[in-house]
Amino acid sequence: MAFETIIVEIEDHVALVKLNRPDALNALNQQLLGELMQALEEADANDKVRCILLTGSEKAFAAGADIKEMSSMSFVDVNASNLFAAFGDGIQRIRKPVIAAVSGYALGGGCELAMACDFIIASDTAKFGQPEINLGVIAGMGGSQRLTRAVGKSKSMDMNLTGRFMDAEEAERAGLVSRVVPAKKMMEEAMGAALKIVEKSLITARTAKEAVNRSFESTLTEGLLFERRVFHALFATEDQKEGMAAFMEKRQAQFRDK
Ligand code: CO8
Repeated sequence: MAFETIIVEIEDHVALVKLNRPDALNALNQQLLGELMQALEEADANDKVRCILLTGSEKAFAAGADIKEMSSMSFVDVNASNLFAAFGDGIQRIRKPVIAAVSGYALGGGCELAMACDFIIASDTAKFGQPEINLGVIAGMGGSQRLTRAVGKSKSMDMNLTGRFMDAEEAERAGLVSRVVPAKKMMEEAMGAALKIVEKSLITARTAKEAVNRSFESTLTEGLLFERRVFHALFATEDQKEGMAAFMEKRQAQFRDK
């Protein structure tokens, strides 16, 4: 199916998914969320893809859920939106690594979408915020939960209660983003990170993602046990043998996802 609100390109085993509603600063309407979920699921199932890179435009990653579409929704309509619920639950069900490359506004649902990805690389123009309080609502796709885990209670309360935006530098200091780069270099940097991941064994990359995500859902003891068990399990793969042999033979590993 041809998408109307996103652009998908696959190159060098990276699926580049670009949000594309420039007139609305990539506001997340139901069509875009549906197309995005489909694109992510297709990329996850596509053997040619080993990493997914999600981005927006220079001005906006996404300025939130589409307020114009949402304004007339009833309780029943919002409650019925499987798409809001699916993205709110996170995109962990996409098992391949997903990087968010954020330039400009990442507000409300846009900030929540970026946080649902595995990590965020930001341009120095990025602005993060949960300004839903200005609209008489609150964050609904993870902004009161994931943001709090990322930056702590005080900053999360500040952002959720005042609606103020956090710039890229503050976001990096607070641990919301993994790297900040000049706007012009952002895609190069994000693609570089994706290409690094593409070189790894996909089994191992998926397992690393699962283990880090598990840390949000469990006690330290449970998380450590999970980590240890999946570490043991990786010794059943050919890629573990190859990775360690390549180290000893001082050569690049050739992983085969087996
Ligand atoms: N929805 C719809 N349209 C939008 C949105 C949006 N979120 N953001 C911007 N636009 C549109 C504008 O209406 C405008 O269109 P038009 O020219 O037709 O009027 C166009 O994009 C350009 O926007 P601006 O002229 O406002 O651009 P500025 O550079 O002046 O301002 C801002 C940029 C600061 C980003 C400003 O547009 C803004 O404040 N946008 C709204 C930000 C916001 O409040 N986001 C939160 C939305 S609510 C939400 O995300 C809830 C998610 C959880 C849902 C889960 C439910 C279960």
